[in-house]
Amino acid sequence: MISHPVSGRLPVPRRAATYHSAMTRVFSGVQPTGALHLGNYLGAFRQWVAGQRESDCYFCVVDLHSLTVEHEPGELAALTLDTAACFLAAGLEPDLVTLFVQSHVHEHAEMAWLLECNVSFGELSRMTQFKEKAAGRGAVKAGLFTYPALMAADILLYDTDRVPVGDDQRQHLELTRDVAMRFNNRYGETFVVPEAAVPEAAARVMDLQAPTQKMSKSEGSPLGRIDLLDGPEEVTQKIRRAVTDTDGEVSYDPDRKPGVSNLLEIMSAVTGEPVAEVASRYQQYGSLKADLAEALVEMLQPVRKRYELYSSDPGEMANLLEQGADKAAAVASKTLARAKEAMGLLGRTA
Ligand code: ATP
Ligand code: LTN
Repeated sequence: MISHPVSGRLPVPRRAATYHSAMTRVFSGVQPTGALHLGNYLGAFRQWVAGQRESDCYFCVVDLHSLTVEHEPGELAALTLDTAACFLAAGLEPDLVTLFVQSHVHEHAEMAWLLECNVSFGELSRMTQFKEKAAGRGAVKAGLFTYPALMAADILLYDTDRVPVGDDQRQHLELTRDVAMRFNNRYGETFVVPEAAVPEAAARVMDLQAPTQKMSKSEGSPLGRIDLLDGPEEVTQKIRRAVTDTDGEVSYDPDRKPGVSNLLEIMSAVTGEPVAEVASRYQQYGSLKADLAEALVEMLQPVRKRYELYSSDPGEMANLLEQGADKAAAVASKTLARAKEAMGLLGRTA
């Protein structure tokens, strides 16, 4: 065996940090845990759609992640297809992006194990999403704890440059970067170190009924969440009933006035106006709510239309996801092989 002349260890191959074409590589994912909502749309989907022409995009329904909390086996497959249909409904074009299902590409689970062996118990213990989701649960699944390693695997497998996500995912992205850099230092250049892309406005849309908590698919009341597929009446009702406060003054102050500030921020994200300007246009909650409901109905109308189109043909959707998985696997298998070799695992000869 040839060992390193100084350290006595085997030589580690050094590689350049570019593994794909000049186009920026984008990766992001959503769990099939329920109906998609306005937070997913403003925090994630809108950025995905905006970048789909100039970047090489991989978008994934991360079904393995959804197993980390209690789920209904009889509903998961349909929910997975439905989540993919919502990607297209949000405006992604099937000819421009690669859409696939995480469990169709086995490299994700395998890479997750390699990364679990490069992340510490202490780091995982500090993740706020873990602490929040574990709180109050009797039996916390080990997968909920190691979730960030699987997420890092998703991202690093595709030599990703940019990860468009909502604000709640910043900490996971930081961990992904740390793990990638640590791995590269220890085993030689293997991974591209990705960056988070978080939108300026509405990076964290809050629950309309409990505005100190984020709007979520799996937590909170249905009234606190605007679903992507809500019709005009539901949208108007939910905005009208959104919690504000009793002082009646329209101003942006998330700490003192979380309810109104949330509405102002949503309005700012929808219209593209700075939040201070939106706030200065209104004297009363009623008129702000009426205009916001109207703006949301208009924004969501084409989404509902496209959803009808794509969800009417689950066979076609399944075909698209098959093709996506083939394309994704071709990239993922190369990165996984690189990581295994770098860690010193014995390769197969045939
Ligand atoms: P769950 O309730 O099951 O945890 P979720 O609603 O938080 O689900 P995810 O599938 O975890 O949704 O997230 C998908 C994407 O949507 C991520 O990029 C996430 O940052 C973003 N996102 C989720 N909720 C919000 C929100 N309230 N505001 C802005 N972005 C959000
Ligand atoms: N943890 C993310 C979902 C997710 C993800 C990813 C997002 C899993 N893997 C990779 C971006 C990139 C969440 O939103 N809860």
